[in-house]
Amino acid sequence: MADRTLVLCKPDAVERGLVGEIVGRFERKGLRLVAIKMLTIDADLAARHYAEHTSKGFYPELAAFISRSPSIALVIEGTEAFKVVRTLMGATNPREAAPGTVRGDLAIEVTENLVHGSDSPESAEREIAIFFPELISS
Ligand code: DAT
Ligand code: MG
Repeated sequence: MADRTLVLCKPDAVERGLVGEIVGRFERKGLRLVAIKMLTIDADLAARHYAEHTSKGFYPELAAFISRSPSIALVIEGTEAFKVVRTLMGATNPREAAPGTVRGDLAIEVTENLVHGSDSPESAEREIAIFFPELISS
């Protein structure tokens, strides 16, 4: 099976009407959509997804942002999918993200950086299980 990764188009992407732009970039690159859903991420889901960040100073702002309106969650497939997605996303801080990347082209603020992508195969497996438990067999 090809590698799979979890992508979120965050609330700012939906609010700004950029979901098609962002998902289109992944599709044009040659990645394939496996699953997609719209959901509002509540406090519990935010804490599970961002478990590594809950003790950090920026977490309250991140949690408020990620829960403020619906997100689009996707499972995306392709060779080294997590790596390819992260490359197309650009650096976490959009002001440092390279032109040509989603964040580099379309965002300015670190919190409102439009998109999430798993940062390793292990993270992808964990995050896909959180957002798409129906895809997990056994
Ligand atoms: P990434 O989303 O690039 O994987 P991350 O996992 O380090 O980055 O952080 C998760 C999100 O938290 C990130 O997309 C935006 C926010 N964030 C990270 N570092 C931050 C900081 N120093 N100040 C404010 N928000 C931050
Ligand atoms: Mg991360």
